[in-house]
Amino acid sequence: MPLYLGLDSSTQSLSAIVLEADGDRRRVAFESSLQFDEALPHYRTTHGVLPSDDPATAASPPLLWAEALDVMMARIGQSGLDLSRLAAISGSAQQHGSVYLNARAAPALAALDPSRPLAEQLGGIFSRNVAPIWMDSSTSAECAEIEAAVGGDRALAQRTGSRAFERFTAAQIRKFSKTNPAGYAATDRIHLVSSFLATLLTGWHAPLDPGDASGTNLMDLAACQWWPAAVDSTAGGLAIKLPAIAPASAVVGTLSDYWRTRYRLPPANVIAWSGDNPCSLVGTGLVREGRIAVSLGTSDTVFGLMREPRVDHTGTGHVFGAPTGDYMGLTCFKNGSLARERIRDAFGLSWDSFSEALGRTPPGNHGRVMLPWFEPEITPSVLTPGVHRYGFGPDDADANVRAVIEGQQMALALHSRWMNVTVDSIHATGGAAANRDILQVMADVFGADVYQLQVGNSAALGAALRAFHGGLAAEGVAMPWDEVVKDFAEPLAASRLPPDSSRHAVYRDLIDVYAACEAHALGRGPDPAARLDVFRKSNG
Ligand code: XUL
Repeated sequence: MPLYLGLDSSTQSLSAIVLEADGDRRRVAFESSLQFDEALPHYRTTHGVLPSDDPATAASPPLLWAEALDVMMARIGQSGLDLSRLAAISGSAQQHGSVYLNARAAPALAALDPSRPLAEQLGGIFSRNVAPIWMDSSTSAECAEIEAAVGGDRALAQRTGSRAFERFTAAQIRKFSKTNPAGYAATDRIHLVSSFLATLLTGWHAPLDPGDASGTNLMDLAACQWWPAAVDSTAGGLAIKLPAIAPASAVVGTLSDYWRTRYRLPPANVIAWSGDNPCSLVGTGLVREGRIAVSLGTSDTVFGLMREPRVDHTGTGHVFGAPTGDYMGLTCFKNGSLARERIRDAFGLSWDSFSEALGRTPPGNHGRVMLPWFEPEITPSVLTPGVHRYGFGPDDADANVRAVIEGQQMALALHSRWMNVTVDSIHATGGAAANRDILQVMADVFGADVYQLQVGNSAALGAALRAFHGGLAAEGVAMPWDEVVKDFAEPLAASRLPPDSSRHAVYRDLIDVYAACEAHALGRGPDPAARLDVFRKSNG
């Protein structure tokens, strides 16, 4: 039976899933994960990110991702699987991050010595040693400049799927070209994390897929081509530095001689890599419209498939290309798992005692509301971090635990309204989706059934399923997406968490009060004290 490998290079870790699939006989044959900070401490990252005095900047060393890939391929090589059956590989990566390569990269990649570790052969290929990542929020000036040059935020959103966002690649490239013109001039190719890792596997500059390219603010969403107006407004001479864009199921090369010799692997097809959210769309089985997924990971995201690109004119969300050739709507929050961990650690809790604390307070938390902006927030846009608490202080453990979970779920529900989807069921994924107490709050806030999935890492699973789909397509077999995801990405019926109607009624009231607190914290609305009082009186 053929094997299909999916890799996921996320903010904090690299994971791999190998699927064995032949017709209806399918199983996960191998799964492995490595945490960057622990496995590769010499890069001195914290949660995968380089330390910085400025909370607005966030970067990671691209060499770390390359070395992690080498370590993971070694693990796969030693897995005991019959790897001569490896038919195709695809991958998922954190979105928006950019990797700057000089003209030495192409010859260096073509001449890698399989007897030597990868990272020690890549030292000279970068025109910038760090890669700005999706957590960076330091480019507001560049966002304004790009929007002005293309005719405004609506024009940019209409064409590329998003208004200008600080973390998107265009603003990051513009900032680099302004602050380090020599470094920019020495840059021959700018990859996203996804196409950089695909490039390492194939040994030549691999194209991007439309899903990840739509996280740059540079791609014409309808044409799946770079949009010249945005490219020219971003930085001089950028067009020739960008990779090609290929369909998500395209074969972008075969595994290079380096990997084949080093780990005795076959010349497997490499299918275009994509972003973690487009891959998760497949890995959560959302290949049809009408359902949404919520991913509770380093970032919290809410997303769903769209047949037509309905762009968000409130400026909150994004429309990306989907691996199925359709589109996906997405809203992203930066204060995800790290905010949950901040509260857990502040009170010295385990995840079990965190759940117990959640159980000691009622839905609505007696009208205590938190905006958990420990870090600068993406949705809504908050550039100066700060946690806002309404009706309680930082010392009450039980109140803080419920407030962080309810605050995050309220924000997910409020800021996904633009997608205009009637949500009756949610597929939950990401690390915190293992916690059923958190998922019950999600079910009650959204008033929807919440399901867990059998494979927790939906991005790595989605990448493996994309390898399966693309590998078959390369052999002339066009398997419909429903069939591709069948068995692997289906929600577990037994995991269903139905909403409780009385709790949902509390949250229907609270969401408006939450929106008032958010407006106040952003300096755009009056003090919500009176509204909180009314809520407390009617909800205990
Ligand atoms: C999506 C986003 C994050 C990263 C995290 O727009 O910025 O979800 O993809 O890996």
